[in-house]
Amino acid sequence: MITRAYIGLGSNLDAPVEQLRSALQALDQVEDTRLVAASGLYTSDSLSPGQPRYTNAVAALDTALPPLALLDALQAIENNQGRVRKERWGPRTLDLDILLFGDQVLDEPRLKVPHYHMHARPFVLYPLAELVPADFRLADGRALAQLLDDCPFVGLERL
Ligand code: A4P
Ligand code: MG
Repeated sequence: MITRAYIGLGSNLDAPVEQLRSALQALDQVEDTRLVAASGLYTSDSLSPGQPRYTNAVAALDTALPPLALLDALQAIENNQGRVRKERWGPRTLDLDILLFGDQVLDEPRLKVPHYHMHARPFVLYPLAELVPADFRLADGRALAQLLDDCPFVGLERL
């Protein structure tokens, strides 16, 4: 079975645009997985004060992997690109989050989908909106158009 998954990409260290470009290539190389589309790149201030600005994007994947195997693959890509986990929310060369995995709602210790903060983050919602139809709904039923209405395009710059 093939599932359409949406991945949030973020970087605020070591040439973020290059980090996202190589991450997109790496996503296309994941076993049993194909990169279907990628949004433009967006920059915005970090939610954590005092950190470098972030570059973010969203990718659409078709994958035959189950969700936890996809998470393993994403974490391997993060590690390959030199991510060091020191503090939660610390600056990072690469953060890959599973935003959506088909119409599944998952609440497991390692994996919560839809991603817990995506509904309120302009740097997730606006790139996602480039990749989906206008009437798109998250797996939990929330309409993307409504989330966008509630989340103004403020502080975002599309590269
Ligand atoms: N995990 C649970 N659900 C998921 C999921 N859906 N996708 C678990 C990926 N991982 C998931 O993640 C910690 C653990 O979450 C993982 O081991 C996994 O099992 P992490 O990536 O190691 O830690 P983190 O990224 O520091 O935490 P978190 O909560 O993912 O941080 P956020 O929410 O990603 O925030 N400002 C701007 N402008 N742009 C940004 O991208 N990002 C952050 C980090 C702060 N400010 C930002 C941005
Ligand atoms: Mg993360």
